[in-house]
Amino acid sequence: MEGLFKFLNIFVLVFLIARDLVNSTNVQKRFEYKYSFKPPYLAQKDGSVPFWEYGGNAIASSENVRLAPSLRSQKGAIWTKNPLNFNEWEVDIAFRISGRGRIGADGMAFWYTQAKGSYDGDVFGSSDQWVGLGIFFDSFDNDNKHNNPYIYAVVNDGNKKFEHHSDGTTQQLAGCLRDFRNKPFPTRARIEFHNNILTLLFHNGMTNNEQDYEMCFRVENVFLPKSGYFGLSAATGGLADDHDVIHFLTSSFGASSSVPGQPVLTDDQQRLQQEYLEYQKKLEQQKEEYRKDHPNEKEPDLEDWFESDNQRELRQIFQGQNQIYEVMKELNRKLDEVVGKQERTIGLITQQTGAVGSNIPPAQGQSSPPAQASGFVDTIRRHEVDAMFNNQNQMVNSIRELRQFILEAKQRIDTVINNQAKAPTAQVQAVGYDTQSIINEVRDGINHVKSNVAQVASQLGQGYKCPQISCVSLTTILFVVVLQLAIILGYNLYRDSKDSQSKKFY
Ligand SMILES: [Ca+2]
Ligand SMILES: [Ca+2]
Repeated sequence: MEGLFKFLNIFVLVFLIARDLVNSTNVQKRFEYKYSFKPPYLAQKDGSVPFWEYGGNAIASSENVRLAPSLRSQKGAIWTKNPLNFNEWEVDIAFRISGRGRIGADGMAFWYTQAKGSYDGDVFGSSDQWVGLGIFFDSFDNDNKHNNPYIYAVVNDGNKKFEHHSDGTTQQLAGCLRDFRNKPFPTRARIEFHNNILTLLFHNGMTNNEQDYEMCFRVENVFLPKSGYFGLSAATGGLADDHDVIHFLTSSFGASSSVPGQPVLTDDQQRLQQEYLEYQKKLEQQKEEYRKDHPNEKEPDLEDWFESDNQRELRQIFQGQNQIYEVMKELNRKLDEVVGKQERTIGLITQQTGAVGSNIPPAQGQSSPPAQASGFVDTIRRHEVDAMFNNQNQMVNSIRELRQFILEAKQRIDTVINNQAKAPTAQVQAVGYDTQSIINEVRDGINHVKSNVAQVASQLGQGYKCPQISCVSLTTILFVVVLQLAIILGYNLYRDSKDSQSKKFY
């Protein structure tokens, strides 16, 4: 099996080399100086360009061909003197279309036509209803679709009139939107017609790098006249650009001068071909042996070893999709991050707003803490915690003291209650008792006085006349009684106040 792989690898390698050799011997690219111009000495001293004819407003110098200058309504063209003697070609044109306006007009055309066009025609400076190919570098947006400058190809059989008003939209074969005005380096177009495939590569003039061409269009099944002329033309209108062509380089594709299909091989090529045939023979032998050794195994199909165009395209699409998917995934992840950060920020802002809001009504004259005033989220500080603890401790001590005091008070109350329990006729009752007894004494005294008075009255009624001058007058008696009562009441009041003082002490 390993041997088979080895031989297959060698076979593929040799096959590729041989194919390239065959291709390179069959197609030959040749520079065609009779259909080209380039600086220096582009134009001769008399102003003529060798192998070319120009007219209209076109001017040729040693450095370039100015097809149309930046003046109003100018038209000019340059055509090869002789028709082409080859059918497949590649043309590289370096040009500058420049003007002071933001918009220019009208543009430049490349021609490959059966007959030479005019030098002052209606289509970018040359003839309408041409037979062959016109590629237009259209600066001015006639149909106002904001799609100019535009590069496009129109193939005409001589019957179509070019539709300027639509910028040839309905007539074009293919095209691309490219800005070719006012570039730092010359813009370039590489037009290739080979195997009935028309390709235009464009260099946007942003660099001076020879390799910076990009595809503008590629069209298959394009049929052009067998013989024809190359031409360039340009026109200006109400607006104007300079249309300068710096070089026009033509190469032809053709079979080599030897008999077609029988390329002349060098010694190396012959040797390689010999080796290729030998390897092929060996491969066949190996395959035969392998089949004999492994009769049950299916022979690997060589077709499976190489992918077809469709398979390759599918694979590329698949890879492209995968890349897009990866990029999307990455973007999604980034978006998630952004959303997360945003949410966190919103949270912080809400918190801060809340904190500031809760601190909005400080008493007037009290300044809010600077951290809050300056919009920071304030956190509790160490010294504040300490102060709080101290306050708490003080409160606990106060409560303890209060508790002791209450206990003390309770003990004293208990003592008082006990005392009361031991002497149920306490001082309150004593006060009442004393008062009662005093009142009783006062009553007895009064009764005694009354009885005396009654006795005196009865003695007076039994014949004893009241002496003229009474020994004790009524006023005196009443005075004595009142004085006695006053002394008793005063004494009682004194004792009461003393008692209440002693209560207060408890
Ligand atoms: Ca136009
Ligand atoms: Ca347009």
